[in-house]
Amino acid sequence: MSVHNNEIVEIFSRVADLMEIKGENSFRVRAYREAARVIGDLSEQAAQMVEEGRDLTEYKGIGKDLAEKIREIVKTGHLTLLDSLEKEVPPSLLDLMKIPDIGPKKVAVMYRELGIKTMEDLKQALADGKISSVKGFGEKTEQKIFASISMPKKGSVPRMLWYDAEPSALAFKQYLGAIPHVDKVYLAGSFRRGKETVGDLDVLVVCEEGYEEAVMDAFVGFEEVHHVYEKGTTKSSVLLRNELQVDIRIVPLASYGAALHYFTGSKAHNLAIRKLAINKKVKVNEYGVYDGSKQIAGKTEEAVYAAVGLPYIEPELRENLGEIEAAKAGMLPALIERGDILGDLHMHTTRTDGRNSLAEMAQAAKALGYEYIAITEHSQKVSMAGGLNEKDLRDYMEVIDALGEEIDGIAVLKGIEVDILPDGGLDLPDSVLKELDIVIGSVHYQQRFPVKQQTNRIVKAMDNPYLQILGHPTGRLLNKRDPMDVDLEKIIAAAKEKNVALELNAQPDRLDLPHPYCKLAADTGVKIVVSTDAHSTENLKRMKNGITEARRGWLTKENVVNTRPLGKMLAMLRR
Ligand code: DGT
Ligand code: CA
Ligand code: CA
Ligand code: ZN
Repeated sequence: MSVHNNEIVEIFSRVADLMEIKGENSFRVRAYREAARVIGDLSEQAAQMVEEGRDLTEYKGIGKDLAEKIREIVKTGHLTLLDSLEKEVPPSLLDLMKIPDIGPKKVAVMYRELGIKTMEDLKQALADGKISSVKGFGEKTEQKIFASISMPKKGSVPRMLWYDAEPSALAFKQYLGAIPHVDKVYLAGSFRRGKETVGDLDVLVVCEEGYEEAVMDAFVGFEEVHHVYEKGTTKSSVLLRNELQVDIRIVPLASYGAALHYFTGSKAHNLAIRKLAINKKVKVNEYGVYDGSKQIAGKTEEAVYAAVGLPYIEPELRENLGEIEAAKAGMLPALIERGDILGDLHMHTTRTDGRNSLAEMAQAAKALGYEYIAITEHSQKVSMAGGLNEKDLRDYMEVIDALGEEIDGIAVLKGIEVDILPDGGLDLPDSVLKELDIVIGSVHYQQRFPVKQQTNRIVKAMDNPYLQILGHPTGRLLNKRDPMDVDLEKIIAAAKEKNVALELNAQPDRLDLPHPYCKLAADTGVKIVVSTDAHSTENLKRMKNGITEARRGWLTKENVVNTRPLGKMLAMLRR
């Protein structure tokens, strides 16, 4: 995979920080910061430009030397300069910079004069009262550092799963909506785009003129607010108790649509829209679309898009991954919706590691309005979860059949999530697999094979004629485990050839198949199954999260197998 602009930004920022700590020429430090900003704002990938042999110095702020550095990063994935800086300056000093009121200069002084390298060293020095004696610090600074040492610096909190952010986002929205004189509240940013994780929550509020300050007072007074980073009349920023950072902006009604568009992002989408506007000789910003000084749109998002000649684009698509070109061509997909789903094909019960019984799962699925479900326990190899061997599975198939007879209004299918073994074989014999309605194959062990071996293993598993669905294809666990090193393009091609469907696993920390590959699969003609992998009745509701990822992957109802009624669904899977 090629180097993304964000990685270049990250490397240059680190270089600037480390140089500053080292006390290098401030002119050089500034050059790296400026270059990081320029790369962050690019509407195209620097890696692409390098590949095409284009001259990066065409951008202001990128000189010959920096262009060469970018080329090095693109070609090698790292920067020798950074490697050597990291050897000279203890990297733990960068953690100290995350403390509010401590920048690189202060870190450098504390390091040089007191030998402070880590947070522990700093706490000790504070306890010993040594900080105030350092040149340029004083009592006040010491107190400030002491007060904020427990508070993460703005922007330094880890990204939160969308799923974990949702309850406080909704509670916050409700709280704001109930404040007197507030007319509208909207959750924008990556949260609205349905991104898997959010850096912070961006909230927009429209209120009656003259009440801005009162609204801001109420905002920072929310009981979940743990720390206020900044408070102004139109913009404030806080940290909630659950570590979610929130930016709030009060915007005028006449600019509401433009502000919603701008703060929904993504930044890459916004920059591309701005470019389009320039071609049309109009200007777009967070206040509206302007022809000269005249506002020609701004009240609604639809009007903003219309002013640049586009139909409305759904927030999930706004990543500048082709949506603007598709909109121009009238080729935007009719995105799948939660209501299109007629059944769930991946779930566990108390027979292995689920928390609810077979009957409870079936009743809960029925209550969701589903027409069918598949019970897909683990196979024997997954012993930690009490996976089933052939005999256990045959016994359970009888239990499932018996329940099917008993329960009306929902079909309960017999399935398995069979483990894909290291050599690409399956963990249960064909003789039992062929008697099942639904066979999902998943990798659970040896996820760190080199890319070729991992890819071959999975492609080989798809050679088994009974495997219908490849479960959680990358194995990623957001914020916890990287995806497997696997060539998804090859896997998608093989899935097409062998008529295997790919799962989009809806668990909020999986969302696996990731959205760019959903799009590739759909373009290739590979079908997707969106399923929850539920381990409880409550988990069945996570279908919603899978649908969001599906929408981010441009999927329509057509692309997804479990939008079909039972008979058609089964006919669509390989047999
Ligand atoms: P996050 O918070 O990292 O999950 O991602 P976002 O997309 O929510 O980013 P955030 O919170 O920094 O900013 C919210 C939106 O504001 C972003 O999606 C687009 C817009 N925005 C922020 N900075 C810029 C900028 O420098 N240029 C443009 N055109 N838009 C920006
Ligand atoms: Ca955000
Ligand atoms: Ca933000
Ligand atoms: Zn699994």
